[in-house]
Amino acid sequence: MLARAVLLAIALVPLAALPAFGQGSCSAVELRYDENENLAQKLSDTNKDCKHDEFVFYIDGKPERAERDTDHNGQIDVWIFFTEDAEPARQEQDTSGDGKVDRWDRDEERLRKSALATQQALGASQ
Ligand SMILES: [Ca+2]
Ligand SMILES: [Ca+2]
Repeated sequence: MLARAVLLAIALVPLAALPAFGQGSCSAVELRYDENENLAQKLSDTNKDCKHDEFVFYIDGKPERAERDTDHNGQIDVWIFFTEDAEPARQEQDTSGDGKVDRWDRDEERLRKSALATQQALGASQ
């Protein structure tokens, strides 16, 4: 019985040890940690071609910025920056594919709501 168990274990090891390349079974998300074991990077493969196309960078475990290759040509074309509260603050985009930012988006809706909420709070307190 013992010999059989050992044989079975040996037979299973190569399967478990093989990285998930090919067969369309690459891991969709890879997490990397800093020396303090805080989350440092999250790499995602959103279109299952076994190439990472979304990268999130963390500082002290909080998202600081993200980079995305939205058209999957291997070149980053969207950069997202986060606030200290881990909210997306602004987005930069390369829409022409030359590697240079040509579009800037700020979350004006969020800013507007925030200003409105402040106004309402002030109004309510009068
Ligand atoms: Ca991909
Ligand atoms: Ca791209």
